[in-house]
Amino acid sequence: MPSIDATRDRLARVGQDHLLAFAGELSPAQLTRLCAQIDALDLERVPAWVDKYVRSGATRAGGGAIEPAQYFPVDPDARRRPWDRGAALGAGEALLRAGKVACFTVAGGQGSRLGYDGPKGCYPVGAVTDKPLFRVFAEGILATSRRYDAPVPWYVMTSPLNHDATVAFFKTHDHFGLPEPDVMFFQQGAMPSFDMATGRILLADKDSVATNPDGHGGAIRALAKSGAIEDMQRRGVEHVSYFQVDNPSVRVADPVFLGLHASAPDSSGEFSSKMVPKTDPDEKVGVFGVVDGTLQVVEYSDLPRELATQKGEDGRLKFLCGNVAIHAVGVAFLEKLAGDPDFELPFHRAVKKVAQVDASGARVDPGEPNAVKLEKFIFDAIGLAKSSIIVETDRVEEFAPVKNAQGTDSVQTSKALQTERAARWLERAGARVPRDAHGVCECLLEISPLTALDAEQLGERLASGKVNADHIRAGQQVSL
Ligand code: UD2
Repeated sequence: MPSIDATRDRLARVGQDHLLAFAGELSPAQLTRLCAQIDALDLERVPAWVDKYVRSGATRAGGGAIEPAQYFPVDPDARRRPWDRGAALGAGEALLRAGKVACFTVAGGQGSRLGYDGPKGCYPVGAVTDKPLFRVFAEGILATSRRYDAPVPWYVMTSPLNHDATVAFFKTHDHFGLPEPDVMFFQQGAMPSFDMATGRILLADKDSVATNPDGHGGAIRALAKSGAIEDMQRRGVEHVSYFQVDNPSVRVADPVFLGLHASAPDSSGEFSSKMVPKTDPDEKVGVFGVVDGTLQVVEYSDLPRELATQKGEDGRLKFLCGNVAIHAVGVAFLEKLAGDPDFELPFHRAVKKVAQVDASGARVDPGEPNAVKLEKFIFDAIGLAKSSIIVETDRVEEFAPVKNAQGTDSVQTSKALQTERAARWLERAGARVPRDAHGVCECLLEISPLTALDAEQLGERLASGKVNADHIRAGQQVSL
């Protein structure tokens, strides 16, 4: 551990020596903690970050003309771009049977919009059972592992904000039935928060720097640093099924998607994505677009309004491909990026309110945004892949995110979507589901991934009598 003088010198060289302004008031333990926090920061790069991202209001990287992205339509027989669903399914199932697939969840975010204090994955979301997000994913992984008779390891990225609480939650729940050695946790890095006006790093307290998780883009370095990539290689894992912690409807390790990702002629097997067609220009999802010839995700906040509202000849939005943050990523690609000393994803800046202690040592809770937080986004790696494909998925089938306490993308909307998907699966299998005059389900339904991973499997289970869904009545809550 460097001496306090060495830390002070490093800080002075980058114009951030105010971080030790209260050193004289701290106990030895507090000072050691503060110095350790400072030493872990990439201080030498701070001046360049401040110039590039804090002082400038830069938004979209590239800044060139955006064209809509091409995609595989959800209907493989669509005339526009037919594809062989059976071949994709076969290729994906072969990967799963050979144990070449792992799951990867990014769960390091702050979840502040949800107003929930714990890790977001602990949030109750099951339409009927209120089971937490982590259990929903675990059941999907367990069911997939049983179906293909092969391990499906699960890597969970946390952050310093929620690591201990996340690990404890899994322990308390016996890893939801998954073999403990097949669940790995690792922490992402942290970035300091900057004063918007001066570029000075903020002190959250006299003995601590204000920091934030470095974004899900921090995952690539963190996967390497934690040994997760090596672990994947040791297990023979070649592809990871990537998803966010907020979407209980995600089809984890979807064989059709993995098969296309690994074997479609125009895919390099490096980084593939699912999309849902945007219906509302104001929906808060990034869109896939080709910027200066390179495929990338343009965040909703960066897409100019006139482009967001433009329609194509078919009457649908021209920038249709909404990013649902479901990807398939090659392990060799992760290793290639992480092993390249020049590899660096760009930062994105967000202007936020961050509580701090000011130069006089007084605590300030700002009424207005005062700080810049910098984050990296995983999808900025798409442009680094040799070629990258996008596959359409159905919104009801696979996108029911829980982001807000109320309204759009809340637990209420998620439960309604989970119910609608369950109803569709049941109706496809011949069961009756009560609906009102507008077609809205008059009951709450939940199907555990352990009961069925898809409509076909539910049909088989109903036909064999293993699952019974007779006589579902209005007002009922049914969990299968
Ligand atoms: C994300 C996408 C958006 C769209 C939408 C779909 C970004 C920046 N935008 O918006 O394009 O696809 O999702 O649902 O991703 N996380 C970490 N570490 C961090 C920050 C976030 O693990 O430092 C995780 C977080 O726990 C969550 C996910 O990343 O699982 C998304 O984070 P978000 O809630 O900030 O992204 P959101 O919903 O604005």
